[in-house]
Amino acid sequence: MVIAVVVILLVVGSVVFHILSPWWFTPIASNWQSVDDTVNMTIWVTGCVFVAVNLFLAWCIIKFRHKEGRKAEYEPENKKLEIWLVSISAVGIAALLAPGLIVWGDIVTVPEDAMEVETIGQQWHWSHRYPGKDGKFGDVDQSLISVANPFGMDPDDPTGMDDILVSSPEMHLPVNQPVKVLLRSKDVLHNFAVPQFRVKMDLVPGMVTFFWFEPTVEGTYDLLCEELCGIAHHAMKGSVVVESRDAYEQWLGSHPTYADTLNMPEPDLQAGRASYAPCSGCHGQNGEGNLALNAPKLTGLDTAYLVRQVKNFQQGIRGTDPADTLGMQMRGMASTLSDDAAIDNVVAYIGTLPDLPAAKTITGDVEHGEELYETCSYCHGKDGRGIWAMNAPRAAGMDDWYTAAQLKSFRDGLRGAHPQDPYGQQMAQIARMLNEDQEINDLVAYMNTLGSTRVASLDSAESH
Ligand code: HEC
Ligand code: HEC
Ligand SMILES: [Cu+2]
Repeated sequence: MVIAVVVILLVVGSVVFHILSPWWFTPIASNWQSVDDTVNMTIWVTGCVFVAVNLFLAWCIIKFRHKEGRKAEYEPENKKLEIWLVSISAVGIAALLAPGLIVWGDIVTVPEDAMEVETIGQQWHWSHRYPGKDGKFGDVDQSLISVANPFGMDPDDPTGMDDILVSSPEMHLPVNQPVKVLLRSKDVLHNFAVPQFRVKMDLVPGMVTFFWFEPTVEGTYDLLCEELCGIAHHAMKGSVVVESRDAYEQWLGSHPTYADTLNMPEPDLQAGRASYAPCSGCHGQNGEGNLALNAPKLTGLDTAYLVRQVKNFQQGIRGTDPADTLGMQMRGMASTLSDDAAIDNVVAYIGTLPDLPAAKTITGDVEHGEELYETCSYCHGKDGRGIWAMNAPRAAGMDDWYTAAQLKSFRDGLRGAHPQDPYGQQMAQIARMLNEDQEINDLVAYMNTLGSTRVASLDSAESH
C-alpha cells in the first residue's frame, strides 16, 4: 500500500515539476521550430506512457494486494491483450522516430540560396572561414597547417585567395539569411552548439560535416563546444553575432583575405627598436623584466601572444578592473603604440632580444606543484614552453613572481573576465582550481625546475 502511494506521488510530482520547471527551451532564434515540435512530441508520448504505466502499476498493487485465501491466477497468453499492446507500442514508437527522421532530413538538405561559412575547431578554440567574393572555398589540407598558415590553406589553389580568414572565435551572420555551416576539426572530436538555434553537430577529424539554419533574431549567442568529455571543451567558448546585412558586410570587410595574409609587410625592426625605448624603462633594456617595477620579462613569449596582450590592453580587455592597478599602468603604455603595424614592429624587436634567465624568488613544495602542473601541461606543454596551437604562452622560465601574480589575477577575476577575452577566460576557469595561495607557490616552485629554453619563434614553431 505504501509503495502504491509513493508511486502515485512520484507520478504527480513529476508532472507538476515538468509544468512548473523554469528549465525549458531558451527562446528560439532560428527557423527550426520543428526541432522543438519534435521534442514536445517526444515528451507527450513518453510522458503519457510514463503516467499510464505507473498509475497502472499502483492500481495493480492496490487491487491485487495480499488477502487471506486469495490465490494468484496464471495466464501465460492473452492474444487480445497482446494485439492491443503491440499496436499501441508500434504507434508510439513510430511517433517517436518518424518526426525526428523528417526533421533531420531537413537539417541536412541545404536550400539553394544558403550562404556558406566554415567553422574550424581545435583544442580549445574556434575559428571561421568565409568563401569571399567567388562564393567558393579554396582547398585546405591538414598537413599544411602551421603557425603562419593556421587554416591549412593550399597556396596553389586560386579559389582560396579571396577566402576571408577570421581567427577569432566570434563569427557574424546576417539575419534572415539561410546559412550552411561546414564543420572541420584540426585535432579531436568537437561539437558545434548554439542552444538558441536548436541545431548542433559534431566536428569529426578527417571529414567535413554540415547543417543549415536561418538565424531569425538579431543578437549575440554563445557558441559552445558540447563535446563534454576531455579536459577543456567546456572552456572552448565562441560567439555568433546575428546582425543586419550592412553591419555584417562591414564586419566581414574588416578581416583579411588569405591573399592579404600572404602579403603582410615584414616588420620594421628599426621602428620597433624606437617604439621599445619607452617600454625599456619598466621592462628593461633587454626585455628581461624588473621586479621592483612589477614589469615582467617579455622575451621568450611567442609573437602572437605578445601582440594579443598589447591589443587587449589597448582595447580595454585587460587592465580595466579597478583592482588591477598594474594592468591599468600597462594599459596607459599600450596606447603609445599607434596602430597594428607599430605593435608588430615592437613585438618583432622584442623577439630579437636575448632571452636572459628569469628571476627565481618563490619556494614551495615542488612535488605537490608537479601534481598540480599535470593539468597545466595539456595547454602549456610538459616543459612549460607553451603550445602555440592552444594559444597558451610560455609559462615556465618566466619571472616566477609575475607568474604567481597572474595566477591570482586570473583566479580572482582581475584578468580573463572580459567577454571579449576567450583565452583569458579559459585560463581563468583553470586558475579557479587554485584555492590556496600556497598551491600557487608550490606550482610556481615546480615550474622553476622546468628548463627555460627559448620558445621557438613564430616562424619556426613546429606545425600541428
Ligand atoms: C610604467 C611601466 C611600464 C611600461 C613603460 C611598459 N609596461 Fe608593459 N607592463 C607593465 C606592467 C606592470 C605589466 C604587468 C601587468 C600585470 O601585472 O597584469 C606589464 C605587462 C606587459 C605585457 C604582458 C606580458 C605578459 O606576459 O602577459 C606586455 C606584452 C607588455 N607589458 C608590453 C609592453 C610594451 C610593448 C611596452 C612599451 C610600449 C610596455 N609594456 C611598457 C609595466 C609597463
Ligand atoms: C585550457 C588550456 C589551459 C590550461 C589547462 C592552463 N592554461 Fe594557462 N593559459 C592558457 C591560455 C590560452 C593563456 C593565455 C591567456 C591570454 O591570452 O590572455 C594562458 C595564460 C597563462 C598565464 C599568463 C602568462 C603571462 O605571460 O601572462 C599563466 C601564468 C598561466 N597560463 C599558467 C597556467 C598554469 C600554472 C596552469 C595550470 C594550473 C595553466 N596555466 C593551465 C591556457 C591554459
Ligand atoms: Cu571542443
